[in-house]
Amino acid sequence: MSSDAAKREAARAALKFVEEGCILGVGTGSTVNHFIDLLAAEGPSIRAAVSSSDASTQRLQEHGIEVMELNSSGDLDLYVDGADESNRLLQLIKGGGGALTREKIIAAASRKFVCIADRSKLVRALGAFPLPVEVIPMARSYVARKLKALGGIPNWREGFVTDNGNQIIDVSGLTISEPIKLEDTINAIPGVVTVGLFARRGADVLLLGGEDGVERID
Ligand code: ABF
Repeated sequence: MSSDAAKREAARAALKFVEEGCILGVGTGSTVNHFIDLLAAEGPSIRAAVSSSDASTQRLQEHGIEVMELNSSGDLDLYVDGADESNRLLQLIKGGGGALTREKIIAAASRKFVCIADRSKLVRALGAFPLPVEVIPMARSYVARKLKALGGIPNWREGFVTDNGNQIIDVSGLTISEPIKLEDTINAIPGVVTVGLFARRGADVLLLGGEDGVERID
């Protein structure tokens, strides 16, 4: 089974968590794109979606699904989103798609976070995927120096601007043995908007598509 087909099966499995008439939190990325398409085609009808990116907003609206601001919706029952890596504790690395800030906000505002991915995203230890860090542009070099001091190899995602007008540093070479501690440490660096470690608030359910169907971890 191709990675894309596995992502689609994980996305399809997430439809079972969607309540008719709900206001649904929707993430970003290729797996979520499958989820949006399947939700429109065969999922329950929802009142509206709260979107984590301009890209997901556009896709939702193209399907005629209303998009609502989090300021209007209040807390949500369900958030569905992808990830770049997950460990068995459902602690995640996210942000490969550059939407980590709004993703983290909506995940925090949601009672249940269902993460959808193909099996390749399940790892023993986080960190093979470079850790995205969203930064205020004027602080980019300062934050890069602080990340280097933590043992990372910072790489500016040149030419990329987030939906919030900020920049992203991708950090490789980090040994992420204590995800929550590292999340708190990087969060405390002045100039950091969001770190793509979803460890303090990880996923509640992980749906992994693969050759032998969809595995649920929770
Ligand atoms: C998004 O899902 C991002 O946080 C993450 O980078 C992406 C995973 O991408 P894909 O679903 O395309 O593998 O939420």
